[in-house]
Amino acid sequence: MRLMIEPFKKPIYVTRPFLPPLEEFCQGLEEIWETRWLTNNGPILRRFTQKLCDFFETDNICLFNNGTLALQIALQGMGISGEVITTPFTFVATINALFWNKIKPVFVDIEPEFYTIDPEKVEAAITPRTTAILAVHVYGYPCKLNVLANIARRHNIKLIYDAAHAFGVNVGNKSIAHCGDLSMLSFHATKPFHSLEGGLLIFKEPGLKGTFDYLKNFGFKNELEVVIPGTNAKMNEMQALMGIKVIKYFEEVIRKRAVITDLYRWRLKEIPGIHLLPALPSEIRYNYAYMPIEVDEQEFGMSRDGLYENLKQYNVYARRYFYPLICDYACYRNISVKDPLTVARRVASRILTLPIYDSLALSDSERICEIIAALTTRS
Ligand code: T4K
Repeated sequence: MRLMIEPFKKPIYVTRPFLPPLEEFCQGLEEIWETRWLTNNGPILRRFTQKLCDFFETDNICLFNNGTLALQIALQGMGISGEVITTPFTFVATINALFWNKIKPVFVDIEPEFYTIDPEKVEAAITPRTTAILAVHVYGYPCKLNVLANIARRHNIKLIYDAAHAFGVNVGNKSIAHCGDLSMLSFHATKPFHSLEGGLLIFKEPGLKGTFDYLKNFGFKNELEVVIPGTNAKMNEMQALMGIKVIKYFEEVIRKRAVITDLYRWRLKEIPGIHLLPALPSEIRYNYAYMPIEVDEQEFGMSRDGLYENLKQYNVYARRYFYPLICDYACYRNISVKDPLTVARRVASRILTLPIYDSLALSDSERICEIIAALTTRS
């Protein structure tokens, strides 16, 4: 194939983790070498926990070694059972956390604007077996917070947010993680804020903290007592150290991502068949976690998959987050889905998330836009 624009010399991935200056991380390592305390509620983890309490202005938090186990333990600790209404347009971990708790996911459609769960569909799907709504702030875009809160209150069910993508997203001047009964945030390396891997729960009910602490540490109360059959989901000192070092740079990371996003949006809006999400309401402070576009095959002259494959020829590795829908994975296909999922199916077939990370040069994002523009057969 003849390429119209020079391919990138090195691969451009959908994301790259932010790394703090090596000397700063090494300073922290020296402390670990000195104390030989590597895990099990060490001093650095305790400091990281305090930093997060300050950041979120609450003591109702609990840290984990990853977001998946955090969510799994949240569901278990809150006693969620039966049916949970959720979205099929998410990362598989959302639904795996239900599966591990023997909870039946009830998939309902998403809204076309920001791809979050459609509250009307949620309400219509509630049955006497429903114990909770598990909504996802997908790409960090806020769900319909007030409407969902009203539904949960009226039906006396829990409202749980998978806020894996939403660290740094504020509503007014408050973190979105305060919405609902509980939110889970992921600190995985691919997120704008990370601790190598990690997960955080933020919750309303203070009594849950003790339960979560037991569940993530085998259920140990002391050397002689195990109060609950827990698992091992503790964050270790290296993770906590990375978290402490990265959080210092978080605002800078967000600012850089914002500039890249602006450039993408400005360049891509000109290209026929490339659809961008609408601007967020002014009271939302976004974290620019992802750069999703929808590809309209008719208008663009090439399918989403065609664009995805063609970009690879240029060494650009965009991703189809979140395709396929979770209910279409082989391991979940046996779950009956009543909702036709019209919007979710359309979005999953058109979505593509473009590379975005703080160290992506503006000239590189500009070139990615040029490549996309050159690939359309309709311009
Ligand atoms: N809920 C939702 C809605 C989620 O999106 C996630 C995770 C979870 C729950 C669970 O949270 P965690 O248990 O993960 O804390 C990635 C991430 O592994 C996953 O955390 C994330 N969502 C999901 C959306 O994306 P993959 O399999 O696509 O990642 P991978 O390894 O292909 O990485 C993507 C690109 O990032 C690579 O092509 C290159 C770059 N990369 C990646 C890593 C790990 C690096 O440059 N360096 C790295 O260290 O799942």
